[in-house]
Amino acid sequence: MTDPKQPSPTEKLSEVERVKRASLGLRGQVAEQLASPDPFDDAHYQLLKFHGTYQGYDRDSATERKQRGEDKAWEFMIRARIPGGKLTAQQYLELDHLAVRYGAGSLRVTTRQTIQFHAVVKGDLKATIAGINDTLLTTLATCGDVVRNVTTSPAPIADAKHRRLQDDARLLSTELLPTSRAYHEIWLDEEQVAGRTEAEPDPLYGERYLPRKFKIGIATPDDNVVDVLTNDLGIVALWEGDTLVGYNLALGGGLGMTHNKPKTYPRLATPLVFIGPDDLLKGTRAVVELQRDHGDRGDRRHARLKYLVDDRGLPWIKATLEQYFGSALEDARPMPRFQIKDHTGWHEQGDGRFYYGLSIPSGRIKDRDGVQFRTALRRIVETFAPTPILTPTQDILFADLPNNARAKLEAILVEHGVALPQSFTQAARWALACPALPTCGLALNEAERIREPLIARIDAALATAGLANEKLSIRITGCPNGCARPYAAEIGIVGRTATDYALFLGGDFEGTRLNRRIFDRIHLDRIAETLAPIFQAYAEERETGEAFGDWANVQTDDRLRSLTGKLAA
Ligand code: SRM
Ligand code: SF4
Repeated sequence: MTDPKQPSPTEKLSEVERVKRASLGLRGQVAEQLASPDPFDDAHYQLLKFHGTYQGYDRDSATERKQRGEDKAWEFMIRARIPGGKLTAQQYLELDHLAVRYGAGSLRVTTRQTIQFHAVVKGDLKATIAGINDTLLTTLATCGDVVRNVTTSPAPIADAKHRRLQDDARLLSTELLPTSRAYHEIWLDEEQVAGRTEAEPDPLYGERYLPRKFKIGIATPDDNVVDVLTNDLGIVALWEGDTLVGYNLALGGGLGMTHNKPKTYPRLATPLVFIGPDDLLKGTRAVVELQRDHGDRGDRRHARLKYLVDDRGLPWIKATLEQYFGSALEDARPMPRFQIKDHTGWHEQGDGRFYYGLSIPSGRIKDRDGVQFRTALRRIVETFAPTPILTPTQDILFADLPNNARAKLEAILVEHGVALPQSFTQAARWALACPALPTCGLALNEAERIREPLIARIDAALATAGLANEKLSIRITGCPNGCARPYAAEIGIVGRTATDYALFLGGDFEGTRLNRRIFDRIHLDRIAETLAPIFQAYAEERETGEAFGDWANVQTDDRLRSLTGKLAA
């Protein structure tokens, strides 16, 4: 019988597939090229991702440097693996220390509950990755064609449900790591096997790993803060009281697309099958194996599970999944309507202790512009030794606090100029933005750096329409890849050109419906004024309790455009 992890002689393969196979279990020449002062070559740029780092350059200075005849300012982004976003106080302090030493004093909370370091120079790459490992975290498989960091509800409620969600995220994240020791040899000085000609066997990933990145999120219907349906595999845990009934597996979520390429598109995962409480790892493996063996390895733009699901259809996917699982699978069970919980501010954990959720605009923890964000967070962790938990909304929760921590903790924030959650408008509190320029090599336009002024202008437009402090989700990205999940928001603002953004409307706050492109190109300076008459009409026409996204969803594209005086996208 042929091994499905091996390519068939007729299979068309992308260049990255060749790089993976030739890498001897992700080794390639990473160690040799690391020792050279030159940047990594293209093949190793790809391999490095599996080790958790991206080689890029400072895009702000690139043009000037070129004019001066200088090379780009090469630098690295490093991403840690933090299942469910949960750290210990000691780990947080050590990550903070590494950020100061190697990462320009910045920690960036991501939309998948991890920390990214930016601006690490090549000479510090190994020390930073080793330092992250010293904290008992890893960067292995945080990028690349593997199962990524597993996300889940961050709420540290002391009950069976929340403990189980965290345990499940850790279980899947750990069990689905690649088995190659390359990472340990290159970054942690583990002794190498002399004269190695074959990679160590990896029963899940083989030599070729997966066709593309693979994302898993775990939610419960009463807290979908992870946007579970945007994952390749969205797992919804179903409970009756304190008893876990089982899990619905939703397949084929993913948001990346390319402007003007309709064959690429965002998709929400389809709830397909139900598995029992003891089958989580087995069921998850079956889905990963299905994508491993049948995903498109010829065209990376068509390689995510979502395209396989649409190309083959749900009956084929279910029947094939049953083969990997080894028995018939029950259809997904009905689920209640999803909700999203606001974890900012003070909350009781249920064990006499409290957690405090702090909004971090764009997840950027850094001292700048008179706000000593990083220093304040460090002081809080040093003072109270809480359990820090990163959220999929780029925020942080400090758990396990005594009630008497309140005044002192808030005083530390105020003293360092950090805004308390209650000072944010709802729009600002829920807004997400990806890093985009200057660190992201794919950015067409700004996101993180324009988030605050843009949200302020949108807030002003809301206020003019009588909607001050309306709760709605706004997500901004510098390109259509969708890193801040803009297509699952009520308002998605997506980098289109160096000056313009596409505007998407009509998603829902709970992340169960995609929005749609209403305007293809709007100048940054005109986004708020474009939204203003739409807000006005919503304020006049909405039914009691009707959310902005739900109202926009039932308007036609032409109606929404004509409100702004524009008749075309
Ligand atoms: Fe992402 C690529 C940042 C969550 C879809 N993403 C990138 C890269 C690595 C750019 C690159 O490939 O050169 C970005 C690094 C920028 C920088 O300067 O740091 C990047 N993605 C991020 C983060 C940091 C955004 C954030 O604001 O936090 C998130 C890190 C998550 C993590 O900790 O692992 C991040 N990316 C997402 C999400 C949201 C999610 O998973 O919940 C998505 C949409 C869901 C999805 O996967 O479809 C997402 N990122 C992409 C894509 C499009 C994938 C596709 O199928 O087409 C790319 C580009 C690619 O893979 O080719 C991408
Ligand atoms: Fe970069 Fe685009 Fe992702 Fe933003 S959405 S981080 S610009 S890849």
